[in-house]
This record gives sequence, structure tokens and C-alpha cells, in this order.
Amino acid sequence: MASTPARPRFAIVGAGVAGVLAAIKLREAGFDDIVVYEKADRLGGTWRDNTYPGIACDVPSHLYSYSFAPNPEWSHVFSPGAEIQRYFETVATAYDVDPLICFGEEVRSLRFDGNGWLVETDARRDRADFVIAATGVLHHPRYPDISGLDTFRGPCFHTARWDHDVRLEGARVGVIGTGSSGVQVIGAIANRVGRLVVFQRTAQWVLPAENPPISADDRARFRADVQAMQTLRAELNRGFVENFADAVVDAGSPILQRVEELCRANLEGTVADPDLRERLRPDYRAACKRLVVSPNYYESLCLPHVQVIDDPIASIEPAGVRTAGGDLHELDALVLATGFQIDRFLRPIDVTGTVGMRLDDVWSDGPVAYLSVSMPGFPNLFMLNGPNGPVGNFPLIDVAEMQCDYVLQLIDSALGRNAPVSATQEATDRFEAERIEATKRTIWVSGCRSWYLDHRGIPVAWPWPMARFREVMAAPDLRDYEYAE
Ligand code: N01
Repeated sequence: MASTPARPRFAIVGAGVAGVLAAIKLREAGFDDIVVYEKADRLGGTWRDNTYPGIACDVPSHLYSYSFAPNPEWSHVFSPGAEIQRYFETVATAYDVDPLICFGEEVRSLRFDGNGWLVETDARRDRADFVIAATGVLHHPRYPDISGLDTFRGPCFHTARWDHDVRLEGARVGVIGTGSSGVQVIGAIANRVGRLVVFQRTAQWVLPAENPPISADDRARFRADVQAMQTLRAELNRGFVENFADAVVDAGSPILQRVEELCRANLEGTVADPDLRERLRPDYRAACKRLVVSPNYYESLCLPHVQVIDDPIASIEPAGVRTAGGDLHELDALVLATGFQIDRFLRPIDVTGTVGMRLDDVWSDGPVAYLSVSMPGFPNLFMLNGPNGPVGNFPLIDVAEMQCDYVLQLIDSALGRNAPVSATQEATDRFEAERIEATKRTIWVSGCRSWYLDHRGIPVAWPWPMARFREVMAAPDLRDYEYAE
């Protein structure tokens, strides 16, 4: 390998939730030659990028925290995005991760040279024995392919690139998209704008969830008793994650029927106008798309100055959005809540593995990785929250923690043999075939369009219960790995 196995060098790509975690865990494991490349000027990943009004995480905050850094100060059950961002910055500082981060350095290429990795940014060339890619899942905004989009004369921006200089008060604002981001934005701005036009392509199931503040008494209790927070976390995990995670991978689950009942009651109980109610009624099963959670979405849509347009968008013009029926909806500002390109992962980094294998070629039909962490032909390159892992309404922090512990064991095995390690082709093919077969039982293929599905209609997610993920992440089966001796 590139350096002496006694002091291997690690390059972590991305200082988001998973990258900061990797740095902490590597340090804890005794490694000290670590660099984190971060293209932006601040850590935080998704929580740095997404600053739109109403942003919060719909996983309870006491669960959406590192297991080793519980936070007694969470203000709400589902705390706002800025507070989550502060949490990650505070943890990074507490664990002295900041000095490891090279801000403003985007990794352009990763090239395996037989021993280790050549890492190139605009500013430098580096070498590393191990690369940990923590580049995120929902990272690259997806801009809709709508004719005339660039002709709109007012401000127009994606939810993940919110323009805080634009005054929305009193303005005529359009929102395209009604996924989790759009729903949160709509709930937050409906009362500020002069007129809101919501362009809905597909109706959503919306699970109602209040977001109460955490009382000062409870925060004091959590401060005094860390164990109380751990107990709460375990309860939330059982009640909130494990049950739902197991349900979405079994389309026949009674839990999904219950979720659908709750969503239906939310619609029936909140939207009095029968025409609007029918236009908001989905024609597919709840949780087929990623389930949207909101305390006030339907209320917002019922306001007199809010209009839901389900006539398909035909084009965008300087003055606004024209729909297929010929109406022009005149707007001052346009928000694109149109989601993310979910197959990017490491890309656009130019990644070359053994014998000149380029990742773009290997992934020409979509990203594939063994257990979401390792790829044949790319030794000592590991991914956190990589392709086809548990995604959706689950805490990706927990997923990344399990993957990190797993990867540390692979690193140990590579160091033990003084040879770079990667999954075998055979294990990767077997895993992918089993995974695709298992997706057929999931709710995601029950008849809807969503970012869970790739261009072939195959879900890009872990299709088994979370317990199975926990089990396989406990220890690598080294028979499924090979070493570039
Ligand atoms: O994106 P999405 P998102 N014309 O892909 C519509 C996480 N997240 O940013 O349903 C018109 O879900 C599209 O319509 P359709 C979470 O995992 C979490 O909202 O495809 N419409 C859809 O309505 C989430 O799932 C939180 O027919 C177009 C919307 O745009 C993921 O991020 C908060 C269109 C895109 O929805 C992504 O959510 C925010 C077009 N050309 C995000 N193209 C929380 O924790 C797309 N659409 C709360």
C-alpha cells in the first residue's frame, strides 16, 4: 500500500453527516493520518445545502443524532434544519474534526495505482491507502426538463439552492413539486405570500404529525441523565423505524394499511372542498412513494389565496407557467421542488479502479455495490450511504454508523494482509440478483413513480427488514472479499 501499514493514510470525500462520522470513527480506531475533502466552505452536507423555509427532518431529532453524541438540547420532536446543521458543526468541533477538513477542495479524480489511491483536487494531488466516499444520496438537484424554464423573468431556484434574497411577502409564488421538500416549503410560506400556486403532478399521501417543542423540563432531564436519551432513542427506533422499515419491504403489511387509513383520515378530515379533496387523493398505495409527513400541508392548500393546479405543465414563459389546458399562471417567483438526481453517488468524480476500470462504465446501467459499501475492482474504496442501501423514511445516520463499523473491519483485514480489499464480482452479482428479487415484494413497486425506482423501474433501496441489515453489517463475510495481492 502507499504508506506503511502502521500509519495508513485515509481520504474521506465529503464532510456531511457520514464524512464527519467516518473521521470520528477512524480516529477512535487509532488512525491519525486522515484528510477530509469538502467542496463547500462549510460542513453539513444536506443540512448546509437545504435552507428552504420550513426545513426540518421528519425523523425525530433524538433518533437523528449520532449514537455517541446524544443532544439534550433538541428544541422540537422534529427540529428545524438550522438546528440540525448546528448540531453537526458542534459535534465536529467537539471531536476536533475541523482541522482535518480541506474546505473548498472538490475531489476531481480518484485513481487506483495498484497500491493505493491517487486523489486529485483542483489544488493538489494526494495519495491515500483508503478512500471513504461519503458523498451523499440526495445531493445533486434535479432541474425539471420543462420548455422555457430559463425564460422565466422572475427569480427561479431549486429548494436545495434557496435564494434568501428574494422577498416572498405579498408575492405571487409558484411551487413545482409536492415531495417532502415541496410540502415543507408550502406549509412554511403559504401564510407569507400574496398568492401561492402549487403545481402538483402526482397527489401525495400525507401522514399528519404534530411537531411539539421539547419542554425545558425534559431538556433538563436529558441533560442530567444521558441514559434517558438513550432509552428514548431505542423506543423511537423500535416504534418509528423498525416497524415502518419492515412494513415497506412487505407490501401486504397491516402497518401499511394503517398508515393509509391515517393518511386518508387526514385528507377527509382536513379538506372540506370535495373537488380539491378528489384532486389531492392519490391513486396508488401509501408509502409507494417516500411517505410525506406534515402537520399543515392540507390546511395550507385550503387557504383562499392558494391554488392547486393539477393540469400538467406545458411550458414556462417569462410571465409564469402555462398549463396544458392553455391557462397562464402569472408569477413573481418560481420554486423548483423537483428533487434530486439519485444515481450520482461518487460522480462526477472520475473514478478509475484496477486495470483502468472506470466507474462510469461499471455503473453505466446504474450504481451497484456489494451491500452498498464496496465494489469489485475498486479496492480500499468504501462508500457510506452508497447505492441501494436503506433509504427513505429512515435515519441515514444510523445506517452510516453501521456501515462505518463494518468498513473498519474491512480496513483491519486489508492492513492485516497488507493488501487492498474489495468485494468479489461473484458476491456482488449474487447480492444484486437477490436484492432485485426481494424488491418485488416491496411497496415501492406497487404502482407509482418515485425516486426509489431506477430507469428500469427497480427500487434503488435495501429491500429486507432493518434487522437483516444490522445483522450483515455486524461483521463482513470475508469469503465475499478479495485482496489485490
Ligand atoms: O423530491 P421528490 P424532494 N414537472 O423527488 C415533482 C428527502 N427529504 O426534494 O411525484 C412537474 O420526492 C415530482 O412529481 P411526481 C426525502 O427522502 C426529506 O421533495 O414525480 N413536477 C414530485 O412531486 C425525500 O423523499 C425531508 O409526479 C415534477 C417532486 O417534484 C427526498 O429528500 C425533507 C417534475 C419531487 O419530489 C426528496 O424529496 C426534504 C416536472 N418536470 C427531503 N419533476 C424530511 O426529512 C419532478 N416533479 C422532511
